[in-house]
Amino acid sequence: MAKANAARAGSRASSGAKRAPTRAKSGGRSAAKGEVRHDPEFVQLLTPEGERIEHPEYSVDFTDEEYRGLYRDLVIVRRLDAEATALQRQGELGIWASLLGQEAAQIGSGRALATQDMVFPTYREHGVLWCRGIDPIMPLGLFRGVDFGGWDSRAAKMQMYTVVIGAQTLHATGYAMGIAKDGKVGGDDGEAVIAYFGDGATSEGDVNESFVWASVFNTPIVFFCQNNQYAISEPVERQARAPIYRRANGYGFPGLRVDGNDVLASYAVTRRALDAARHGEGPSLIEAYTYRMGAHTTSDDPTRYRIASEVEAWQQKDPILRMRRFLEQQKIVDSAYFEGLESEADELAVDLRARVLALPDPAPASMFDNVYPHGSAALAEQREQFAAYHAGFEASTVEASTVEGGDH
Ligand SMILES: Cc1ncc(C[n+]2csc(CCOP(=O)(O)OP(=O)(O)O)c2C)c(N)n1
Ligand SMILES: [Mg+2]
Repeated sequence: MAKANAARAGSRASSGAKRAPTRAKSGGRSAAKGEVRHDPEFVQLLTPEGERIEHPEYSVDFTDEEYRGLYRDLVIVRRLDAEATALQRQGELGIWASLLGQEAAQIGSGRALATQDMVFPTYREHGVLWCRGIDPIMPLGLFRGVDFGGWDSRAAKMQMYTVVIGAQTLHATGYAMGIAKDGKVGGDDGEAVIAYFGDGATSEGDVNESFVWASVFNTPIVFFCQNNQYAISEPVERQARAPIYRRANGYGFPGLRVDGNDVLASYAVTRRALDAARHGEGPSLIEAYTYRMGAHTTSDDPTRYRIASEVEAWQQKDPILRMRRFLEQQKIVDSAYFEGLESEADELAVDLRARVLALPDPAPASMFDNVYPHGSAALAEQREQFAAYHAGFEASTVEASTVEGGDH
């Protein structure tokens, strides 16, 4: 996974040719349904047309290599995600929650993480998982139902996927309070925590309680809300009558809205917020304004509750398309680069598919493994009962085949 980390190098520390933004950002932007106009707190560094623009507070220099690295990440995670959706359609996964449309929010924020930072994800953060260098097969094992996610969350600095909406924000806040108490905050090498959640999750008590605790304990955490406009079929207007990022003010910490389809802006704002957290400046809320271009999960049919023209309007703001336009306009890459990258992504997807199909079915009793680090008497008893129950089935199968003669 070393290549996946190619874009990790902090932009400020990097060397190489830098490209100056072409013009200053005025704050206005093309309007689509639900999009806020003339909002100075909407951070954007790359327009849907691929124009690199300036923001007074969030200007970041990227080298050509970093631009290419970010683009590569976007393309690969979209390709792997499409493969996972196809695997589900072919009956090889129980369910899949696609990240389609949210690649920039995830890659931008994921690449802004320092090695020592801890991630608390939902069930959709496959792009962040890629940035953490975790084998992309890990969530597929979970959604195939053969393991519980499986990666070493302490080594990878990314916790397990959480399906209980909003619950991980409490875990993240508690963890962040812990690292502060452990004295791991307060310098360039300080640790920070990032908690991912969706627009729908902002209606959960857990998220609001997290905000209170994070605020009053000045906790080193970044709340990263991907506002993909829907909580399954519920549009964001039914969760929030005011922009989500403004809620932070009421809790006493900063909040901002970033163009979540802009990988550069997502990187810049997350980097800044994480750095503030690791230096002891407390929590912040980032609302990454984006769009879920696919279904909520493979169990969902979005044509039942949203119209095609809305999806088409957001396709114009596709996070990968704008980066491609930028790379082409700036002549940072040639056509061979795009072809090579496409082949690389295809190869990774073919490899992923083969490995998913080869995943062994677990022994039923293995679900008792790894529950507690040192086991528990109650769990050991349950394991024995479970084993005896299963042994009963095996015995009756043997008996049945003996009765039938066993020669069919
Ligand atoms: C506590 C809880 N309530 C309800 C659900 C069912 N549920 C699964 S996903 C979802 C919507 C979440 O929407 P959002 O937070 O916007 O995240 P997104 O799926 O859009 O990324 C709901 C209600 C759940 N998993 N957990
Ligand atoms: Mg949502």
